[in-house]
Amino acid sequence: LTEKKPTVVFVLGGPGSGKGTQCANIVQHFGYTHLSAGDLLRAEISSGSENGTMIQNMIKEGKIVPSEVTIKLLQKAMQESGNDKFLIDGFPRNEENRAAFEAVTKIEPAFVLFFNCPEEEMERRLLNRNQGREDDNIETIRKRFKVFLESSLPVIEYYKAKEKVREIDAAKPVEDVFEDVKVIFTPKDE
Ligand code: UP5
Ligand code: MG
Repeated sequence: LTEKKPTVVFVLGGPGSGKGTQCANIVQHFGYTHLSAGDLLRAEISSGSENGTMIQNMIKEGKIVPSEVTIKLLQKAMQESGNDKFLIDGFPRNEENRAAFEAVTKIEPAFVLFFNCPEEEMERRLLNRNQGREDDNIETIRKRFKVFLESSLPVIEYYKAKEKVREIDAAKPVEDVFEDVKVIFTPKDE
């Protein structure tokens, strides 16, 4: 007997590219459960867990939290959801995240949704967000962009080589971006 593996879509893109916004839309239309790795890490800080201070310091510096911490939170959220279709938003952020997730869960993504957006537009969005995120200040935003270019883009390249990347122009208005997203999630006739 083999247990059916869950369907996972990795939702990637730079800081402020609209991952969270579009995931909320996808959930409404396509029955996925949205798991934002960043939201799970921020919840871990708020819960007063023993890792909280370490996570908080790393987020403030725009650094990538050790895989084992993030993967444990993702696995727990997947189990608790009762669903078998997941949007994993903002993870994997580096090669080590990617390899560790695959080794631990034995899950490969169905595909990778990549929100491509110019840095100036992402910066504008983050500076206007006003939701009290400790990493939405210009110093941390610059660090986040640097980590994205150096560590996260190579993950997208890895999946491009496997023809798993579905790239979206994320610089357009929210509704227009979602029109393009819908096409990707809508099953095609043969
Ligand atoms: N907005 C959205 N779409 C728009 C559009 N089309 N036009 C105009 N405005 C648009 O959107 C950002 C803002 O832009 C919002 O105000 C929105 O209304 C507007 P959002 O949907 O929130 O973008 P998103 O891509 O989700 O931006 P976010 O800031 O969440 O991305 P990050 O990747 O930077 O943040 P995340 O929460 O994933 O990670 C934060 C930190 O946690 C990381 O830097 C890292 O330190 C840590 N982390 C890890 O260590 N490991 C992980 O696996 C994950 C995170
Ligand atoms: Mg987000």
